[in-house]
Amino acid sequence: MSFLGIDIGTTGTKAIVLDRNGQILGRAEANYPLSVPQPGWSEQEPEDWWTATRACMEQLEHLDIEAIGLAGQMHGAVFLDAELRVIRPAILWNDQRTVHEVAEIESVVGSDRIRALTLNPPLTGFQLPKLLWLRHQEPNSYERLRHLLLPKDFVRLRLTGALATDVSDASGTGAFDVRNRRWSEETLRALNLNGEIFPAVFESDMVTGHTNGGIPVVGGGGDQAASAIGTGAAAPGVVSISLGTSGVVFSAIDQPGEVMNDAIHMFCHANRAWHTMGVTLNCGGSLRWYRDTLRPGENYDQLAAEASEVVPGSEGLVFHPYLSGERCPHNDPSARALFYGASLAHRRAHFTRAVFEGATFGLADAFHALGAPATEVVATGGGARSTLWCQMLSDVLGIPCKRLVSDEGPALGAAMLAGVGVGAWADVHEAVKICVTPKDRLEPSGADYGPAYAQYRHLYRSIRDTQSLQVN
Ligand code: XUL
Repeated sequence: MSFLGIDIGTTGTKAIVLDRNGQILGRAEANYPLSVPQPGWSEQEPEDWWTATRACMEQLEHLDIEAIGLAGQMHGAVFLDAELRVIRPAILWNDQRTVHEVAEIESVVGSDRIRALTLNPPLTGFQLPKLLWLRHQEPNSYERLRHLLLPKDFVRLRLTGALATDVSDASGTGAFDVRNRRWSEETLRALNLNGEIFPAVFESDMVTGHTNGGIPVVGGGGDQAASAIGTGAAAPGVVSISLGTSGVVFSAIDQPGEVMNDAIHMFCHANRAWHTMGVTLNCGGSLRWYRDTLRPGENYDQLAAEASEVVPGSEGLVFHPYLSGERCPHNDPSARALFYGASLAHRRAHFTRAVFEGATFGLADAFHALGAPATEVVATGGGARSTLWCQMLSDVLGIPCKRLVSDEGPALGAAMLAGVGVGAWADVHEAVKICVTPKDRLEPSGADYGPAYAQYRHLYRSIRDTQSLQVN
């Protein structure tokens, strides 16, 4: 017996099949396009997600699936009419069109009240402002709207016929009462919205419906919560750090609202408790930009080898990674990248090392904004393959950095939640014990990044106002 985890990502869908012993029995992937109809917009066709899901399931159908779990890109808006037909392309998490609607939420619900009700600031990427945008900008579509879903839940609808979501993904809509794990009626009422368009909410390990063939489909989770289950960040004390295009620092917490500030997200976790999360926009993406722009033709291993020739701190050369503005901790779309402090002593390798260090300092900022009492971090994502980078992370944070044998991302967590949902494991903690295996652990080496990190932080404060003037 085995469990299918499906992750509806932004570039494609990834599916894995996991058995009761935590072994991966099969994998499948299928991609789809992303459309940018205007600068700052980001859309996809929900039917593409369903086509990709079916393609993945066909490749894995020889395996005996006992339950299915869904994970997916968060915050998106899928608009459906009374016949459950898609009204217009889905508006995704990285779409920035809703600046006015965020201001509307701040003023109509009230800045303090929306934070008290949802435990988060309203953000352009969240689902709620997208709904308001539809009401303002496409009134005919809004007129037809009867159901509003998150991306993975559209796939659930096609799989089971159920209109449902899970608490972790619902938390990223901006309309969810994260403390009480239910839709925020007060928020919806204040904005004169019909609460019936929102789906039923389940815990991530609860069965939400069945496929035609009778296979149970559990709630699953937003990609970050699901991924955290797959990396073992299911209990306080373990902080997972994803070194992807963006960087995500994630920590499980027992009670909501322990730490709250606009720099971090406070969401329901897939473990029936809560989590905090900081998302930096320029992690591995900075390194890719550096390689593509200044070092075309070279690979990341070459860059890491070169960076290791230089001492920690890059002898005073600082890189700010804010190539696409920053979300955490600064929430500053006008922030920009820079190299600072170059002298005749600096060679090409210093610039390479400074890029690694800048991305790491950005993660350290997010880590400190969370304020999690961590005894170690678990590094995941593409960047975790670099020993140099993980050692740097351990040194900058001053705690060990663990890596895992299998790094399957959100699909693994979704499959684990499916297993928990049908009783293969008692809860996510037991699933973690069986399915998450450490590969190695890098201890802090004693390298001193203190002065370089202090300078990195000081520099942002000193040039923030200049940068906001320059942005076009
Ligand atoms: C989480 C976030 C992304 C998206 C897409 O807050 O914005 O992780 O879920 O992957």
